Amino acid sequence: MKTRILFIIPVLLFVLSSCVMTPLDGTQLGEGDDIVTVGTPHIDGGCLFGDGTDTYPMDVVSNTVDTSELGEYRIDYAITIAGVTHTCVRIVKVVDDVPPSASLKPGVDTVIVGGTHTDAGITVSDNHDDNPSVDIRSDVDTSKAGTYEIVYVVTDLSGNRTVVTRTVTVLDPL
Ligand SMILES: [Ca+2]
Repeated sequence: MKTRILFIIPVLLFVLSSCVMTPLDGTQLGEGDDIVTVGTPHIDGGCLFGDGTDTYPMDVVSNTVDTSELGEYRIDYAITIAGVTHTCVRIVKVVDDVPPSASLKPGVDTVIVGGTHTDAGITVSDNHDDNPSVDIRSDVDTSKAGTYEIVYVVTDLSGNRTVVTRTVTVLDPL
């Protein structure tokens, strides 16, 4: 039993010592969201300064982040220790990475050969772009019976894309 305890203690000490972090010497950005979706809150991970012995959270001296607008922003941190000021910078990008929403408007999508198909279109919206572009590709041919597609490709200003498809059936008359 005594032998086992004597064996466990060094193992425990080894495990504990490997968990102790090296004291921070210099500045280190904390983990945070440096890429933020426009319109959502930004979480600032802060910045730490260590003098090799102690670690201190740095003060935010300037924060230009505006999550309502796309762009690149910066946060400046500083701390003065023993008369020396240390600084740290974080760059934050606000992006639109959310694709537009698109849904088919209800319409009459079954027609008789020789009839007219009227595309009811789609409804679109986006988290940031008020007017996403809509590219419509249609192979509908009402002169021939068959199943056709109208493909709507909706793209916002940041290039996020959503595709919806309408199926149109052209029937032979009975
Ligand atoms: Ca978007």
